[in-house]
Amino acid sequence: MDHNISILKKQLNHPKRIVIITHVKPDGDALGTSLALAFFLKQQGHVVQVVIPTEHPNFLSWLPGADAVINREDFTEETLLEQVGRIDLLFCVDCSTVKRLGQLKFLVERSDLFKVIIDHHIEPEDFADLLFWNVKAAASAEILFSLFEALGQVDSMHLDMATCLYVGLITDTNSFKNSNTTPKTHYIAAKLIACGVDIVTTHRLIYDNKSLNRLHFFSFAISQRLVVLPEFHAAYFVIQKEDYKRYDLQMGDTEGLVDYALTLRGILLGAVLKEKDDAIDLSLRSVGDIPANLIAKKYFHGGGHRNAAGGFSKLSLTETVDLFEKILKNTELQH
Ligand SMILES: [Mn+2]
Repeated sequence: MDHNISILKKQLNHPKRIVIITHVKPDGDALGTSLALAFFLKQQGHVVQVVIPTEHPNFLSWLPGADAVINREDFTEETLLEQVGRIDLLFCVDCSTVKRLGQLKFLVERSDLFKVIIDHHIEPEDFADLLFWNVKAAASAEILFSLFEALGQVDSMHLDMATCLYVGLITDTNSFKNSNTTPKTHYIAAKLIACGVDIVTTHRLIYDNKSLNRLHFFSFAISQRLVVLPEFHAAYFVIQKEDYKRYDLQMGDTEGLVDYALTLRGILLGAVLKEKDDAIDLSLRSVGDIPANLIAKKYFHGGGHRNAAGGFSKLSLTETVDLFEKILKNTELQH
């Protein structure tokens, strides 16, 4: 770590043009950590642009700095490079696999850029010049905070930076409830709150910001679209295309639904299968040792963390449901 810090310090010791990228479907940690890093680098005199490969959910739009983020989907490769201009340094945040960068992968494939990864996902790929990686960190926000500490920057952290990091922590730990939460997570949260983070407003903006329509959708999904398999300690939702239309669902509107499966007594694996135009998307949540990430990786071209993972299937909706149930029967969830 110390050696890496000195290399990073050297890279940042004069003003550079820096691009920060993250994974497809950026979540609170991906976006929050990217924005906190952007604030820090700007403070240091660098020119910084955050670029996301696909849109972030609406409930993150209020994050400080989010309005300056650009979305790869609004550009061609050429117009994106025109917009960004010369790049000296590339940060890859909350993502260490090329595939997860979607249409931004051409940037990490460029050999002329110095690349830095900040991530906590398993099995990072070897494409960066500098790797700040810790699989035990609850969020990439934790790793960035440790970096700020090592650089002696915690005291100069302003409220916007602290808020962005705090959002990374709460979204990746499900408000400090998931097993990835450690004393260090709470230590960092304490430091961020000491910086002035308004925890009540932040929680309300992230979790209690639903439209009535979205609440109606949740109610419908729980009553009509939930399948409970007590014998496998599993419960899953199947959201059909027509449901999206019926409830006018926007990006991020199904976020949090999967957690309702795990509120059931005895349920240790929850899933949401979403019928999209070109694939069936899958979100998985688990409790304890059940490896959601391995199920996502082996059967659904995805991955993630042990208790929170995602992927997709190119089969039909019915076939995907069949496959999912078959996996449940083969996986030893019986405790
Ligand atoms: Mn993360």
